[in-house]
Amino acid sequence: MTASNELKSASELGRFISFEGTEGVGKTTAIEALCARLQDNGIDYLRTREPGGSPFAERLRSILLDPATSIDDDTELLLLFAARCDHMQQVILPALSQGTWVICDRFTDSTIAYQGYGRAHGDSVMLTKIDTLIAQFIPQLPELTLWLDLPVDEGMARAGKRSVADRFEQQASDFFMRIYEGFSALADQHPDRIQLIDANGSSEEVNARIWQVISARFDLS
Ligand code: T5A
Repeated sequence: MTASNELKSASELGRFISFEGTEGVGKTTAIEALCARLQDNGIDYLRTREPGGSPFAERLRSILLDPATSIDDDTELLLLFAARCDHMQQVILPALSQGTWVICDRFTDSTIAYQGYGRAHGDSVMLTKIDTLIAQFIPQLPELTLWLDLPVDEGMARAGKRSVADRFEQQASDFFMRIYEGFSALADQHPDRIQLIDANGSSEEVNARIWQVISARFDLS
């Protein structure tokens, strides 16, 4: 944590909220709606995403998502954390210390689900590497994570409406089933932080479920 964060009480810091889920579950759509509600409530927010969110991390995102990129699993993991470290230091921590809410499309849970479960099949060596990187380089985790829960094939059908699949979207369906298991395991491990949101139904229905959770948690109308 930065020195400026240490000087502030928890109530002066912005809220840090992440959205998670498998491909195409509707995070981008839901975040747009949440940000509009925050604005209506006069809350200063920053909308960001991973991989990416800072100029340097966005450059790494292009490499990570490029179907032409061919790298081993450890290199992928380290690039994701290089991007996250820069995003954290350049964007997230400064915003939080100014009282700005940070709404982040994916964060460390995606690495555990995609690299830990998707790539490495839940291998304990890979999960330990990820835990170590989090402990060493990520001084602040989201206080609330909304896991948009949707059957993998329905999310893929939504995401598949796009013309070009990125490097992750090109994986076989069992890769995404393992990712789903990863998110499910994380939700069991962190019941206070990770809130499951049923992502079935219309965008309006999903947005209403999300606002119910956020408004109750942070006492908003
Ligand atoms: N990754 C990321 C890792 O492997 N490790 C990591 O540590 C991190 C941080 C990021 C990729 O990087 C990987 C994971 C990803 O594969 P991305 O393009 O940001 O790539 O991918 P996603 O985060 O999956 O984003 P998507 O845009 O694919 O999915 P969203 O944001 O969940 O879905 P959204 O809102 O774009 O919606 C998808 C489609 O469904 C429609 C939308 O209009 C859109 O067409 N839709 C609905 N349709 C019906 N009903 C609803 N309720 C709908 N809500 C949205």
